[in-house]
Amino acid sequence: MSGTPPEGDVQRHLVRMPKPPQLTPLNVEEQRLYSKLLQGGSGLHPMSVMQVFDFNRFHKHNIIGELRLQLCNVDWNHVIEEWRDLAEPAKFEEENLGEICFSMRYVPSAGKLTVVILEARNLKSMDVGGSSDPYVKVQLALDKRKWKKKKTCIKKKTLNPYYNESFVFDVSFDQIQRVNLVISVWDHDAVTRNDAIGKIFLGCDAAGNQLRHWADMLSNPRRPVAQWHSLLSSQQINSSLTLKKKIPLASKLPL
Ligand SMILES: [Ca+2]
Ligand SMILES: [Ca+2]
Repeated sequence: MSGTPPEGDVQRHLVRMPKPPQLTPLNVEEQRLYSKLLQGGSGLHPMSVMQVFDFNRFHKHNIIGELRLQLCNVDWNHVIEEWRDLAEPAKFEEENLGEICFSMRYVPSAGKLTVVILEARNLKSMDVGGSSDPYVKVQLALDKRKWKKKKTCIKKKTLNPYYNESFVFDVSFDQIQRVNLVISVWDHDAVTRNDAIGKIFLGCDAAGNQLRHWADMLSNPRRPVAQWHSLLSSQQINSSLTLKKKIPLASKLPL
């Protein structure tokens, strides 16, 4: 793929091959989570994405098409050689929205989940002047229904806010298996509606880095586990995790 193209060869294609899947569970809890994902029990499957680009030396390569392969449908016992049609590329372009660092700690005996929002960096600027006024929403969903919500204070005019704010939720051992934790970063605006900067979610339905962090927390009870995460767009998260109406407070339930 390197070297000078022969004359008349106007289109050079750069094929990015995916790395083989890294499914080497560390312990029983992770094994359970990964096999749940592979069985498709969560509705989200690990996927391999192969993309074909038109090579441009001086600006961004143009994507021609892509092939998405559900890894749970692949027979790993045989070498597979086959032709497939390329599809239209997915609509979500990867955009750098920033990163967030937080720790999670679960104490099964007390039924307490503690989330400490530590800091964020390289957040996208959402205000004129190239800055943002970021705050973080910490939301819990139970059985995909909105459940509990808390938020940090607002840090004015910064793209690298430091919070170190702790939030404690009552989550029983039975509930922790059915919970998703949604972390979203927002730019506060005094007059107009606040702007969404980015979002991620963790829990048994999550994938990749987020699932890893959640599994690390579950397999290290009583110990805080901190990790950095790259933020994704709200649309991207909402398309993978659709939350239903809020669970009414116990006091508002009909008797
Ligand atoms: Ca704004
Ligand atoms: Ca603002």
